[in-house]
Amino acid sequence: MKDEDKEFIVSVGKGFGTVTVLGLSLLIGSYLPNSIPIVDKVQNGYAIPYKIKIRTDDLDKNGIEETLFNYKGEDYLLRVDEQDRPYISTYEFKPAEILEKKK
Ligand SMILES: [Ca+2]
Repeated sequence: MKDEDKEFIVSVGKGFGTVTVLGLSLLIGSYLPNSIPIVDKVQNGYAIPYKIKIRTDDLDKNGIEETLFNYKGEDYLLRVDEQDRPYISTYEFKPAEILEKKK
């Protein structure tokens, strides 16, 4: 077999593999309602989507979960205002206070 033929077969194989992966990604992505696009470049000033994680935790231990937005390993509060518009804010913990029970 000529080298040109081998190169053609390899390039067809790579093309088929790429199309298959893209097709499967689109198919799987269409069934996952909260899928995050895997793109490296977005417009300047915007978060890279795949570096975002959303989880819940009961930070203040009152029995109700808060929604946390994690970007590049740092947690933020993901809250909504009075018009139900989302916004992100930083937070900090206040040191616990120890109160002595009165007898
Ligand atoms: Ca809570």
